[in-house]
Amino acid sequence: MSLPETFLWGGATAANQCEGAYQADGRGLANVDVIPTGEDRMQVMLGRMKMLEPDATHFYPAMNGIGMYENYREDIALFAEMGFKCYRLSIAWTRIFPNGDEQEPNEAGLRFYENLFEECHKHGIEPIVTITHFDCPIHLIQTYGGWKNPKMVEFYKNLVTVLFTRFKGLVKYWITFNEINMILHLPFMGAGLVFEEGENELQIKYMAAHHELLASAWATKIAHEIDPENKVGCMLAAGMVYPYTCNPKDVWKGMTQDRENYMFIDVQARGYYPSYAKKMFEREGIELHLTPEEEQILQENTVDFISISYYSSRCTSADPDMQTMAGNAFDTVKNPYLDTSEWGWLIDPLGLRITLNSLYDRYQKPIFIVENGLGAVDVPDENGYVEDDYRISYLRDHLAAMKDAVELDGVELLGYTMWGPIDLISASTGEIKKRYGFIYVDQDDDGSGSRKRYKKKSFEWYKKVIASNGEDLT
Ligand code: BGP
Repeated sequence: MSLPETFLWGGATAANQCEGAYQADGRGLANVDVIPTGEDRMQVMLGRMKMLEPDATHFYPAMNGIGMYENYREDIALFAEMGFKCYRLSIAWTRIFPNGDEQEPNEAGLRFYENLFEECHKHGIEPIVTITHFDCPIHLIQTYGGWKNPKMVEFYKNLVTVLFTRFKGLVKYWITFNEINMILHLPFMGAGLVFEEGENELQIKYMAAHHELLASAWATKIAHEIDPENKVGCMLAAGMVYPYTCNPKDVWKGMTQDRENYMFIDVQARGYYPSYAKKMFEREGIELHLTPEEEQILQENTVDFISISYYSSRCTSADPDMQTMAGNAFDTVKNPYLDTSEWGWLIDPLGLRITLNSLYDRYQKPIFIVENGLGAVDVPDENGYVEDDYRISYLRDHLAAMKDAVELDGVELLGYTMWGPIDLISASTGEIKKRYGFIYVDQDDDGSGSRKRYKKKSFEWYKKVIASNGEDLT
């Protein structure tokens, strides 16, 4: 038996990609609500096109999600039917603090999550809660500039204090920021950053990242103080960068790109900025103005576990003429040994084992795979049934590689939550056509459809995987 009996099998979603009901029960507006579909999407996500309120000419898919705000009981019951031991979800900050800077929380928002967590426990499902999955209240962006501003740390402390206090006993596993390194790649989506003409983007991104790292350390401290049972994790959009050849220049470039991502986890897991980052800041003229108090907070409040999303490895070359393609927000050179998904993401199961080993070697802390999956076009038959053998095959190969990492390499792994167990809105494209789920949702990219849920072939397959604790992957 390769996986421990306590292994947490489940699935992962994010509030803005499935809840919808963006104005219900006093919820405020967030950056994620005003990211449209279509050709402006990328410029908005990059923070280069300012969109701080919806307009009539765009479609905003997060506003309605897949209607999970109303349907969560039925959806959780389906997760339970698959045997989920845990369910990773995120809190919409604007349900708790509609503007972000209030003193008193919105009771209706708290009650919604309380009911949801209780529903999970009713089914023996452990909630794994991401505090911030890309969302930031619009009011905080308009008034303070989002994470550019150190005041954000105080607002975040207020938020987490309310969450840890209210949900004590209901939630034990917390993740501070989803894919914290995404701030470098999609800064408006990741942290509500909008750039003005002539601003130094790099300085702003690292300053904002520093504020998030401080907020994360504070959250860890407060979580442990409120309940010593709490386990707090960081979260990395992971995937090793391979050198395209053994030319040392390619190898060096791969190492440099890996460090760009590792830097965040180095701070959260070791408690200080690594020397290569400090040197890079000096070279680039980046000033973080780190105070001794800040250094201490980072040092004394490292995370309990490291969580990751893994969709693929990446590949790089020092040759400037080498063509790159888009992966999960990270450009990569096409790896000739790997296939790609319908959205052009590389598929590399062994890369998961390589990535897990590299992270475990580096940090020696338990790891949690909190996202992994395949976005694909599904074509249901007249009964709504999808034979998604391609999805089963992707997941099977990745789970086999994951088991090797545990069984053959000794990586300490807490669990695996497959991304998007129910079809939801894609973060990168805003489509629902890019489906990940074990459960099909009858909805189109323009939001139309009955929203009825149907079990796909992979539903029964995953149920069997969980029941056998990963022994039966056939
Ligand atoms: C990660 C995000 C998720 C999720 C996933 C799949 O970057 O944390 O929110 O969406 O990627 O990406 P996409 O939805 O773009 O296919």
